[in-house]
Amino acid sequence: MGVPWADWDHVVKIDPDKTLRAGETFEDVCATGTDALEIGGTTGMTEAKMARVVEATAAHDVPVYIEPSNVASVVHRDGLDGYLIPIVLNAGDPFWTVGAHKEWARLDDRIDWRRTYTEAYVIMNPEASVAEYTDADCDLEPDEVAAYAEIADRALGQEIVYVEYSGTYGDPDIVRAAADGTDDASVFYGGGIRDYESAREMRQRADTVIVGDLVHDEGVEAVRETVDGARAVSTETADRHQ
Ligand code: 1GP
Repeated sequence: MGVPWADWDHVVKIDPDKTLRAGETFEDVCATGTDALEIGGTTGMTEAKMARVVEATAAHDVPVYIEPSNVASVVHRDGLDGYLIPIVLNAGDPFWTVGAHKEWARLDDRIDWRRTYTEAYVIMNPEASVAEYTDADCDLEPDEVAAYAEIADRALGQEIVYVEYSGTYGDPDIVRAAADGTDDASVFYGGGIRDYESAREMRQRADTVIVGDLVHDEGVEAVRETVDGARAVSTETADRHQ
């Protein structure tokens, strides 16, 4: 696979509306060993906040992607590696599946399609603000999640299926179901990863785990543990194949 995320075990998602822990810098975040930074959040987003974080992170040698939740938060900056655009498969409002994207294409004449990728989201935590925003139907059985993943991969040509439990630790069986539903697409998992074991458990089911709130709430030492947990799985897999 020639996609940028082919070797990503772990990604830190930075919310530009939140701060890092006192005394910690983006250099410290990059030094955790994470494979990439995704910059994006659901609420309180402005172009200025997004730009501030892009500028602060782009100087380090970890790839930086922005994940704009709406057209107002797309920024173009040197040093940005690309754009990861959410497409919410189980949104109640089609604005979040294709409507916002249509507006973006209409208003932005600088879209760099060579570095723009989409993430087919399945939102699973009804309490998360992203679920509220998108009016997502989170009441899904594993076979429905597998079917969303299959349709994303085989019918819609999506290269990433993102199982999103933002703010809470998800059901490993649901993540497994998404993986079972995909053939070519990579599975991203995000939500409630706070330590070595949770990162390892979800990385056993998903290709890449995303760690968000932890970096803001607990800081880089805790994030480093999750990197180790996620990476342990790819090391175990590589060992098995030797
Ligand atoms: C949020 O999936 C990410 O979009 C990560 O979730 O903040 O719960 O780690 P957490």
